[in-house]
Amino acid sequence: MVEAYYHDNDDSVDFREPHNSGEKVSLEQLERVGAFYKHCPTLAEVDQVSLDRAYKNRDSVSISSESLGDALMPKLKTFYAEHLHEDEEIRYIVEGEGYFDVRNEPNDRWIRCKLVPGDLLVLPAGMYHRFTLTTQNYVKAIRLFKDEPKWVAHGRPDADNFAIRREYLASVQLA
Ligand code: KMT
Ligand code: NI
Repeated sequence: MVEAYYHDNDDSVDFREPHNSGEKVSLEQLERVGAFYKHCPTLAEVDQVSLDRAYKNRDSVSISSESLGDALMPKLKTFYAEHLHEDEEIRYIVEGEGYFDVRNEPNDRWIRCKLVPGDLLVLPAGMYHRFTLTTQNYVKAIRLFKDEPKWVAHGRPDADNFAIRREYLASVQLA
């Protein structure tokens, strides 16, 4: 991961811009909210993580105006709406780059994680997050999952009372 930092929350600027507030966030802080990051220079490391964490399946996704045409912007807006899933979201960047914004508990601020090729990020089930391309407008990523993918996005605040949300909050309870 090149960098993680607090988002500046300036919604007047395109969401694909860096939105870097200048306040850095450490990998340790990401770990405290349950996000798992690993640099995987080759697919061999991705395979090892898959073995260790029992990810049995994967597919590949390409997001760009070439692959999606007019559907790109609506798709990006969907990805950028704050949501959670009932299973982990596991992404490995092959080409291009992307921003994953994750909610920091308990201060509810966005932490922006910039992912570039070789970066693997696991977001825990129940964590509110969102995704966008960068101004490069291109990413090719591998999506890993255990059995069936559970990629239904549940928006905030609808998912606030989900069992998985409560379990997640209990798992990251901070002093
Ligand atoms: C998601 O669920 O937000 C995505 O699949 C984003 C694209 S993967 C780099
Ligand atoms: Ni998601």
